[in-house]
Amino acid sequence: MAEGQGDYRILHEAALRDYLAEQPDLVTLLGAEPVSWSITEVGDGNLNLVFIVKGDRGGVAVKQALPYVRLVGESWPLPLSRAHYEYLSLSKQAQLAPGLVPALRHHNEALALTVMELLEPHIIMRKGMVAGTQYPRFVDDITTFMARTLFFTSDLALSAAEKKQGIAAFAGNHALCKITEDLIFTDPYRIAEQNRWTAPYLDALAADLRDDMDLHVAISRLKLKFMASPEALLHGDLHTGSIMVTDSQTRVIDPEFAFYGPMGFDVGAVLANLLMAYFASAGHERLPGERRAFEAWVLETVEQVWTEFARKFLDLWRAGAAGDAYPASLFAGEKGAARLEAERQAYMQRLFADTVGFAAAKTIRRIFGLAHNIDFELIEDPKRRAISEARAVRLARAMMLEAGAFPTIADVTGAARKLRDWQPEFAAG
Ligand code: SR1
Ligand code: MG
Repeated sequence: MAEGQGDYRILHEAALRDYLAEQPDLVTLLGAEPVSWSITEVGDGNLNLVFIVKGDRGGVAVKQALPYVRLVGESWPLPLSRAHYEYLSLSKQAQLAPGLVPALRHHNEALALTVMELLEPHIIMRKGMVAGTQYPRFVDDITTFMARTLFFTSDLALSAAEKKQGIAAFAGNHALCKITEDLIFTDPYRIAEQNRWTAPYLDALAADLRDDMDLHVAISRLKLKFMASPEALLHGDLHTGSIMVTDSQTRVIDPEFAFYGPMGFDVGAVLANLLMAYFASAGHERLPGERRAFEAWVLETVEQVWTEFARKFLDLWRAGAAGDAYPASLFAGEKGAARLEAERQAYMQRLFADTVGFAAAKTIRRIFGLAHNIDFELIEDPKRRAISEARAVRLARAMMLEAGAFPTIADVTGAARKLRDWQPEFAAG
């Protein structure tokens, strides 16, 4: 499946057709008439080209990394090696969480190109949520994905040697980590050329972020945790734009930011993006009854994502932790079992605190940093958008600064609910 010959070149439609036509397995999958294949570029992410290719027998999705950040242009170069890390992590995730990532069909290292199963009729979850759609499979699938990928790549499940080999395999993905370090943990809290927000309404909040030293300490602690805590293999960018869904299926895509980092970063990403969808909901045109039902579902989903993730993670741990951490020989007998169970609970409490902090950081970056999300961006009226964003930021600030006020997930959803109709000062003007 993997290939490595040839030099990198960007494959636009004609060149892509020629390239795919030279791959016998793909020709079998698509149909024997390459001239009749339809090829459409559909990439709406920030970094890559994505094509949907359809023939008379079937279809595939083709992703090619560009040597620069697509969102910004050639002035921001970015290593092609991210395609290698994405392929490597998708392979690992397929093994650990079967059926929850797209099947891999072909990979070419030199072209930074990966061919995957075409997910149809799946849509990007964020788009579905902007339209007010509820996804009944989501909680079970995403919590299985996170519990299994995080647990089985951690020291709870691996020997020290295996774990260190895993860290080494992804250590080269530092350019993608640096994007996160800058865009999430640094830029929103300082003057940075690429920052933007809904001005003039959020000008004062943006200035507060730059001025608040307690916040600078809190975000720097989170940054340090992100940089220096290789707990498990993370997806690294697990927002609702990296998840494709139907009513009955969930697929996690786009793990090009994968590396060994703190587990709470992935879990926090999921929760932050649900909470942003919750606050954005008030800004979208919806019938009141539909809105209430959607928002209730989102908050219920936030609660279940944490509780189900924690339950599944603990079940895996209790069922047999073969890793070098917490050696069984130190926890023998009834006394040992009771102490280990208490320690598991303490571990999850720490992971929850990390999750709350990372969720806050993920929220603030989408409102003041370079890359925003359509949950808010599609609210056309800027004042209305800013009101939704200000509510999300108020919650995020509290989550980052008052960690003790959020000991449980119900404290997070309770605070979100209270902010649902909160009016920032500028709303009156
Ligand atoms: C320059 S890349 C901006 C963002 O896009 C990706 O989806 C990541 O979230 C990254 O931070
Ligand atoms: Mg992405």
